[in-house]
Amino acid sequence: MRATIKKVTRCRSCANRLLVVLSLGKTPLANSFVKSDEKEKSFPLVVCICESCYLVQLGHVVNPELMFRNYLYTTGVSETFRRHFASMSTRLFAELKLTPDSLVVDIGSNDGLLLGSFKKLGCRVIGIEPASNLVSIAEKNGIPTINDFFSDSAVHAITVKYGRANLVTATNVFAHVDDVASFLSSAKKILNKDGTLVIEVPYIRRMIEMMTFDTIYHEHLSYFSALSIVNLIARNGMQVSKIEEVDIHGGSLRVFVKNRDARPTVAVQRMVSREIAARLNNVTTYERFAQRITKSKSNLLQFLASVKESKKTIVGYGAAAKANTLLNYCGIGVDYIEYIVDDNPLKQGLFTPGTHIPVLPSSALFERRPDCILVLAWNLVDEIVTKVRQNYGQFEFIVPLPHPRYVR
Ligand code: JHZ
Repeated sequence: MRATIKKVTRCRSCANRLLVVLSLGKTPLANSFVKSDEKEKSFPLVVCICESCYLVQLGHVVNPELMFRNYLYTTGVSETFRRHFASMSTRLFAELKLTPDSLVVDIGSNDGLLLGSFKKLGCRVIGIEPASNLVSIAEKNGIPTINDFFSDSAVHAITVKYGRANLVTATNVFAHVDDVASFLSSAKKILNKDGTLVIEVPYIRRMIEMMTFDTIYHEHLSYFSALSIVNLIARNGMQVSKIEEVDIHGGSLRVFVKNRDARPTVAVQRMVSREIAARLNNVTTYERFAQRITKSKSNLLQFLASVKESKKTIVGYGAAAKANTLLNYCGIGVDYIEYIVDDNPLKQGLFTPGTHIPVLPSSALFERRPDCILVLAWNLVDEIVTKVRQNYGQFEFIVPLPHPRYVR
């Protein structure tokens, strides 16, 4: 049986030495919402950088069986993601010249939202998802799904029944993978010779600029730049043919990967050069980021304390995974935030890991009329503010990062 946690000293991309750049202490797993006031386990949250290929990565890997077999996060809750996946599928369908006969495989397919869009375009689709609770939802949504992690055995099951894939998508899953070499080797085997792997991952450059350190949690093992991902892919016998920035999850990279014959385009090389100019290949950049995190914490605590002093009540919106890094690292519990509302029924009735703040349906805003709403899912602030104003009337909204402020 695999250990619960393993300490990492060598880079998962190039096996060189890792240097610790920041520590957020010990925190519980970001999606391990609890049923009652039970005490959950905490694990060190330490960020390292590879001094050779500049891949930023966690210093500890928690056994994925603990994090992904029952998963409370569903993509379908947000209109922003519904639109994102709809436009992603139409765009890829046209650009990769897919046809109704094409096979699209989604790794970490969650509730099947992305594949649902490809299905509407006529493609044959199959998902791979380790969380059995999500597989049931996806299957109800008409998306055939293999209940497992992505590996050669999932590839075998798919290729025997459906043939090879024209497109493999991996949105917000590649950063969760420890053994990236096996992942890419399986991806090579499932793609047909002209097939494309499209990866979306949060972009570390934007995380540093926007101080969104809350996106650091045990699920996110790697924090990619173009620089680090292009090298990693090439090292594993594949090629990045294109990278674009997409405005999702606070800024992400969409990386197009080919089995062969593609060389990084001038545009990819330019992006890498821009990152080098922004000093993403310099350890000092990350050490400064670590120092600014400490400042962010005291700014947020001061801001919330002054709101409380003026006798206003504060609640949260969005029991996001990242909210749990922010709350645990800053020590924000029910003394500041009475409850958090979330529209995902899987999270309602539970308590946040570590801080034990109750998660309620958003109708609580109507019943309890708090003064201020701290938007913990800051990446979805426009959608949340519009929805709350339409459904529940006026409140004051606060966004916690990059610095706490009211939203008009
Ligand atoms: P959201 C997820 O992180 C999980 P999270 C994952 N680990 C990952 O890699 C990253 O994304 C990138 C709620 N909400 O999307 C739903 C409402 O209730 O920012 C969610 O609980 N009503 C795979 O969890 C939360 O907010 C609404 O109207 O940090 C948003 O979580 C809207 C818009 C959202 O990701």
